[in-house]
Amino acid sequence: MKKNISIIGVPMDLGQMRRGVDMGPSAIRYAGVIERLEDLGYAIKDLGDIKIGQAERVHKDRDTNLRNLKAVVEASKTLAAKVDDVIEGGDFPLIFGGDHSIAIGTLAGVSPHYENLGVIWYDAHGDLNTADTSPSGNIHGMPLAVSLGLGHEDLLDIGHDRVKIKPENVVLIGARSLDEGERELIKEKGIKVYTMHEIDRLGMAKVMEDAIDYLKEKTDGVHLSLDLDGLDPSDAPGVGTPVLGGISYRESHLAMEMLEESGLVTSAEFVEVNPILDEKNKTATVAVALMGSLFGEKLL
Ligand code: 5AB
Ligand code: MN
Ligand code: MN
Ligand code: MN
Repeated sequence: MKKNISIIGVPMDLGQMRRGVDMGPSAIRYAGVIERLEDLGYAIKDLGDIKIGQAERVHKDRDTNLRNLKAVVEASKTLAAKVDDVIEGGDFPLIFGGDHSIAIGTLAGVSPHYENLGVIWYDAHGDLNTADTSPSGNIHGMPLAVSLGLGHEDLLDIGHDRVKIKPENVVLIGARSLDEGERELIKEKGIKVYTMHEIDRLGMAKVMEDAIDYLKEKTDGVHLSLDLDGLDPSDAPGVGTPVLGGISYRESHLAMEMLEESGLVTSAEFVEVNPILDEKNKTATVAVALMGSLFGEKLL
């Protein structure tokens, strides 16, 4: 993984209803990410933040239950094109959110570069809702479904192909809050899920070993989509949809180290950091520490 890294910030807060997550990219930069990765010997290009449109003001006019669909589609297209350029140029794309709806654009940009892209979805949630199953209408609860080719037409139309990833190439880690429709989809598609139960029972080392073995067999690239709410709120309080009983900081650290050792990860995004809900930028600081491990930081 000793490539140069290109950073893209996506100050997106339109995929959910809590303001402040648009400041995630600044908070992550402020927590020292560039220096940290440079110290590991990478050349870093910070491509800055992409422009996000306005929140819709009139809800009653829309013909869908999805909030801010137009602005999310626009931003996703911009992001997809940027990510595509970064990969084309030979760099490792590292994306900072913003809410998790940005993964739609990230994966649209990444997937054309691989025959069999693997995805690690590190999250308390499944993000597998469609317009029909979503209890909220919030697009940040849908990006994994969209990437599998399920969801609103306008979201599927982003990028080259409607289907970005195959269900058998996806691994969820840290799940502990799933909606009914998401559970059905997981069963129907046979998606690999390590819930908190498996993490408790097997330990993070075994979970990561299995997940890595599973993906290594059949993928030619792996995207890590890390939602900070995958961690326990005591370690990552600055998130919009916290769920008790999550992955610890130490376990996450180990997971990142094991991914680094595997050499599997070819792109990554860190999302849902909300500095307004945070305690002294703790969540962004945790995100940066995890990036340190993912990119090969060692104590000795
Ligand atoms: B996140 C919920 N499933 O669809 C929904 O933070 C929550 O990107 C989604 O994982 C959480 O609204 C989305 C209830
Ligand atoms: Mn291309
Ligand atoms: Mn989540
Ligand atoms: Mn998420």
